[in-house]
Order: sequence, then structure tokens, then C-alpha cells
Amino acid sequence: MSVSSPIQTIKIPTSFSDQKPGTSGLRKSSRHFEQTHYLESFIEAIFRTLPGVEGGTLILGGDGRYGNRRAIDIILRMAAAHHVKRVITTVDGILSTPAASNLVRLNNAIGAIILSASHNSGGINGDFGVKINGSNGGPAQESLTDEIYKCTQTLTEYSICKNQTISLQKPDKYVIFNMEVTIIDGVDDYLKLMQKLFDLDKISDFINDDFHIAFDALNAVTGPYAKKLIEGLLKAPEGTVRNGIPKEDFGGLHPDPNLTYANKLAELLLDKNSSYSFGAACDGDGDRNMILGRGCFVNPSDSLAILVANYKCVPAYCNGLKGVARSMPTSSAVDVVAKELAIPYYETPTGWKFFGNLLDAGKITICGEESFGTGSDHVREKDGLWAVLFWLQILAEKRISVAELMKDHWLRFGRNYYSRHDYENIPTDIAFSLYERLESLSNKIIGKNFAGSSVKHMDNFEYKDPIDNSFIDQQGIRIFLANGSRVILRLSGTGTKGSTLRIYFEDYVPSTGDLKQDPQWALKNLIQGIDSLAEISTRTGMNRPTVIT
Ligand code: G16
Repeated sequence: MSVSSPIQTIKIPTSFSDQKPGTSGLRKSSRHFEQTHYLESFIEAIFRTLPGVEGGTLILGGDGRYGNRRAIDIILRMAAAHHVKRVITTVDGILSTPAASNLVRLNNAIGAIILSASHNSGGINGDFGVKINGSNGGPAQESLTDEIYKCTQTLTEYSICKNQTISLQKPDKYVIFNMEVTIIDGVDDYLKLMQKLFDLDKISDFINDDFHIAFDALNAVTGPYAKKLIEGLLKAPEGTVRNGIPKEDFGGLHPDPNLTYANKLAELLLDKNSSYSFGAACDGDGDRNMILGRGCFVNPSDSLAILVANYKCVPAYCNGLKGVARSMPTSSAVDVVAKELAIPYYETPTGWKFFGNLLDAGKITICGEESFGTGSDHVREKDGLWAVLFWLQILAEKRISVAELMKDHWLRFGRNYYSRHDYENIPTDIAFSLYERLESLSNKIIGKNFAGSSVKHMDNFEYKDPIDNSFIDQQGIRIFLANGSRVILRLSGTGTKGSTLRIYFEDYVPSTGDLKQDPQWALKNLIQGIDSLAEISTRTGMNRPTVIT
């Protein structure tokens, strides 16, 4: 089918001042995105800024949330007006973030536009978002998002082709103006990649030999991927994938795979007599993962360390790792492993984009974050189902339970007790004044008693990229104690309501120490100490965090 469509120029009466991308693209409430010209303004800025738009190939898709279909329609028409040569999009617009990253790399595309607010809730009363990925398949670098923001501030008009209905119901080809639109199944290429990385037959034999697994897609994007992968290729029984059909409002679930929001799966697994041996969940756009064993939760920082320690179990990595990286607030459990394996390790600011240069330069193979993100150089995004397969491959190889694997790990490397406390929806002025006050205390508290020890060093994290020397500061307040433990405070870059304060606690206990404590107990001095130092409950009026991980 071929229909030509003339380009229209639409005036924007007043430019938008609030389109600064956060940790991961532009994220606002769905209603905010529905303001006249709002989405169009941001997309225009992307098309004016992203290198290679004219004549380039673009990947487009999303996690199926409310607003996706409308956005795909608008972006296709705007892409045609900006002379993009080809857009590859997917059946029903369903495309996970790691699968989008893979498609960018496979098709030599200029980048991807991914419609998702990630782990935030969806629906008309939830959130919507636009993520921008570059030609390496990874989240756009800070310099590009800064330029996009700058562009939105002075925009007076945008270009778009006239209405044209494009059905996304099946693989197909269309033409809009001079642009080709290819609709593919968004799952297939991703599965081919997983088949290259893992020994799926071995995993299949293992899980079908009395090792019951449950996967919760939380009614978000990973449903169709997990169905084909886990119930198809791995031959797990039907029903293994729960909430497997993407819904516009995620069926009322909050697609954030943590113990609070994925509580049904957590209840199923955390029971010591559970009939399930392994459980996992992914977030809205499929890049985050939570891993559970019977009676145990795997902290994401431990998960990263365990994957690295057991890389030899996985065909794609068994020949060795070039290096590893973690975001600053992630526990240093992976550093302990890297030191022992004698491989380089790096610490970056929060945000997957900061791993991009290290991955592209071949300095690291595996990286991860405390925010339930792990990935490798197979794409340039964190990858939820990849992490699930990595875990299953290790368990299949070692034929042990999740709890045994963790216990063995701590016995070998010691345990980094770790927890993150989130205080959500704090009035922004209160959150900022709390944060700024704490920062101003910096020089005054060095050497002072804190949490049963004393403050050795305090700063706000700065980072100079070792590849391109780009520099960024103000990435989180760090308090290091004389006894080796640390507390970090950050304001989230992904929330849409008020401000979210994240506090990260860490204390290392060597393998000869007490490895069996509850983390909240092990970290109680730090938890009490920061509450009184930063006046958290007094200033926020909240006497407990919204989410504890
Ligand atoms: C995004 C980034 C992650 C980062 C997280 C931090 O996650 O992709 O790399 O760790 O934000 O979130 P916050 O600033 O709220 O702590 P996602 O999954 O939302 O794209």
C-alpha cells in the first residue's frame, strides 16, 4: 500500500519549559503528555537534534501502556515529515527496551524512540514517557539530551504529515510520504539473540526436572517475550508466565519488580515451603529484573556480583570478562568479586547511559545497578529476561538452589549487607531543602560520631568518563564511615509526583563474620543515624519509607 502525504507545519503558541529529560528520557503523567502539542514538541526536538535523521533508519515501539498507540501514529507522521528513510516498528507497537536496543544494532539504525515510563504505573491516571536511544543502541548521552532540551525551549513549530491510518496488527509494510514503515514481530530477533548467548536446552532440562519456576510480567511488555521464551523454547508448563498480556494500564498493577509492587510473586516465593524454586519479574519495558528463590530474595547488587562470579557457567561469557561496572549507589559486592578474578572494575553515576562508553570501548562485559538492572555487551540496555536466563543457566549448571548459591557466594566473598529506602512523593521544596542542608553539613561532620563509628569522608559524587573525559557532578551525597560502611542519598530522576528521596545503606561483613542477619537489622545503626542526621522523618512527616528493598 502506498499513500503520499504532504507535510504540514503546525505552530506552537508557547514553547514548553518542562521538557528536560531525566535519568531515562522524558517522563510525565499521561495527562500531561496529552496537552496539545506537548508530545509533538519533544519529538520535533529529537528529530532536529538526533544525528542522521534525514535518510536514516529509526526503531520505534513501546511497552504497550496507555498513550503508545497515539504516540506511534504521531511519531511515524513526524518522522516522514523529517525525511527519515525507514521506521521499523512492531506488531501492536510492543517492543521491550533491550529488544529495541538489539534492533538498533542489527539494523544499523540512527537510534530508537521507546515509549515507556519504565517501572512507573500506567493508564490515563499513570505515567507516560519517551526514551531516546542513540546509534549504539544505548540511552542517549547527556550531551544529546541537553541539546534536545535546549531545542524544546525555543520551538515555535513542528512538521508532521497529514493523518494516515496504519494498522499494527500484523507484520506488514507501508509508505508514508517517502518513508518506508516496516512492521515486524518485536519478539523474534530478541529471542534469536538469547539463543546465541545461552544453552536453552540445558536450562529447559533443568527446570523440567522438578525445578518449578514462576515469571510475573506484571501485564507489561515482557509477557509476549516470556511466553515464547519460557513456555515456548524452555518448555515450562503453561501458566508459568503470569500476567502475560500487556495492558494499557497494566491491569492496575504497578510494573516495578520489587517486593512491594510485585508482592504476589514475592508471597509465592518467600514462603519457605513454596512449591516454586525460582521466581522472577520484569518491569514495564522489560529492562529491570527481580530474582527470588524459595524463601529468599536476591538483592540486585548481590545479583550482579553472583552473575560475575559465575560467568563461566554461561556459554557466551565462559571465555572471560573484559571488566565489570556498577553504578555508584550499587553495593561494592561486585568489586570484591572483580578483585578476586583480577578483572578491571568501574564505578559510574546512576543511569545506564554511563555504561555506554565503557561497553563501546570494550572495557567491560557485564554491568549493573542496584535499581534491579543488569546487562552485558550483548545490547546497550539493561535486560530483564537476559538476567533471568543468566540466573537459570548458573543454577542449571550447578544444580543447586538460589539460597545455596547465595550462601556459597557469601562464604567465599563475604557479604555486603545492603538496603535501599525510598521516600516517595515528598513535596519538592522539602526534599531539596533536606538534601541541600545535608550537603552543607559536609565539612562539619568529618570525624564526628555516626552510627556507632565516625564520619571519615563525605562528598557529592563526581564522575569523569574514562573514555571521552566528559564530566558530571552532583550525583549523590556519599557518607563514608571509619568502619567501612557507607550511606548515600540521591533524589530520583525518574519520578513524576513530587520528589523521591532514595537512601542506600551498605556494610561489609567478611566471610568469617555473621552472614545470616536480616539486612534491616544489620544496617539498623546506619538507618537510625541518617534519620537523625538528615532529619528525614521530621522534615518529611513520614515515619517510614514507602518502599524498602
Ligand atoms: C532509569 C535508568 C537506570 C537508573 C534508574 C534510576 O531506569 O535507566 O539506569 O538506575 O533510572 O532511577 P532513579 O533516578 O529513579 O533512581 P528505568 O528503568 O526507569 O529506565
